[in-house]
Amino acid sequence: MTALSPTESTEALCRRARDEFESRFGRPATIVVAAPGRVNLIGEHIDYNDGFVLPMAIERYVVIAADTNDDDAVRLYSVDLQQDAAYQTGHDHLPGEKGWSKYPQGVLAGFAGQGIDSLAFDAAFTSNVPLGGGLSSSAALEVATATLVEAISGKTLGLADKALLAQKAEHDFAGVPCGIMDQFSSVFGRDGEFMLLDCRSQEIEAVPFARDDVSIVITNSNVKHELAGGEYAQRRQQCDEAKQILGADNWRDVTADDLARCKDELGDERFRRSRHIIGEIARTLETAKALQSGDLDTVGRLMYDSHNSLRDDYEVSCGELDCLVDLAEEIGPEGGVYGSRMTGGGFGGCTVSLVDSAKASDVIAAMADGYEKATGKTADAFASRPARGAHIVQNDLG
Ligand code: GAF
Repeated sequence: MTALSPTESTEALCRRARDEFESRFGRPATIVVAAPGRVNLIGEHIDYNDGFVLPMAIERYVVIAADTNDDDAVRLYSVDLQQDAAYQTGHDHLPGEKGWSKYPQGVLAGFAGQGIDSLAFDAAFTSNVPLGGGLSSSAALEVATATLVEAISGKTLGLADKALLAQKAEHDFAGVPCGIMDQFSSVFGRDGEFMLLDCRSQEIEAVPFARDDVSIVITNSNVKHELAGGEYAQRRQQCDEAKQILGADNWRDVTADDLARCKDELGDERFRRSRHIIGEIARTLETAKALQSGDLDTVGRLMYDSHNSLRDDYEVSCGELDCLVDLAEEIGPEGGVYGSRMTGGGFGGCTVSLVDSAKASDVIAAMADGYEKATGKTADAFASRPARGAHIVQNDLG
């Protein structure tokens, strides 16, 4: 990792999906849709705790090339995994299946619940969102499928409803009780903007970030995270228990004094989880303000504070992520790094860093070297601007 990995253009990704569709199904695709992954700048593990989050969609997409068929069949093909899944039209999609097709199936089940249950189509899926990297590859797959079904069925959901349908697919079919951040990011992403998402009201405030002098660098520790592993659900449960002990209706009303008063009853772990939540809600709002006023030193400090809280209080980091963040902090603003932290669910995956664009190559080379020396592992890095959310790329259906 001595340079940023280039990102395959979305045009090239669409071309690959179209070519693969044609060679698999023997005719050209008539519909192409794309939905992005996301990176979260700050506001971690608080989308399900009444918080605010500050993500952006990234220039990495799931693309589906498709066409309707006259065979009363739904045929799905994963180009990247070279795996098929096929169903009769009207098939009752139920949770329980393993593998990639559970995500589109969850979405098809959601549409069936709204009476859209007579779809017949063939589809080829491909993606350049790293799998298991904490960049919402599964949300991108769900949202891309929902966008495809909208195009085929002619039933366009409201944007929030589409994101919620995709979230329900993740809950029911992947078994991850996630919040709304990932699916909202994939649906609502806009070029050149972070989104300050109020996870309680579901309102979004745009936070413009269209700077060439500062790069958003995503560094993959190449430690795979697995949210269905139980830790994520356990954190959610601990937070719900803590809220009950605190007698709070929502986390935004909880103060440090409340925590101190209930410290014994909460016990050590729930106390620390709670401390993360109220700290992270405040940090996220402060970061959005600092970003708006161009105060990157403050943004950077808040990113490190967030990471430390996720490491020590919420306990969702891992040695490799800590190593990457420590290396970034050692380089510091003079070496070109404003701030860095783990991003996404944790237990592996990626860090996000704000880096002076002119120094990005040196920063990445130094981090690569340090990471390999410390862990014996290699890391990959790429930069992304805030990107456009899910969209129809082509629709030649009548
Ligand atoms: C995962 C979840 F899917 C999100 O909802 C969010 O909770 C995130 O972890 C942590 O902030 O990506």
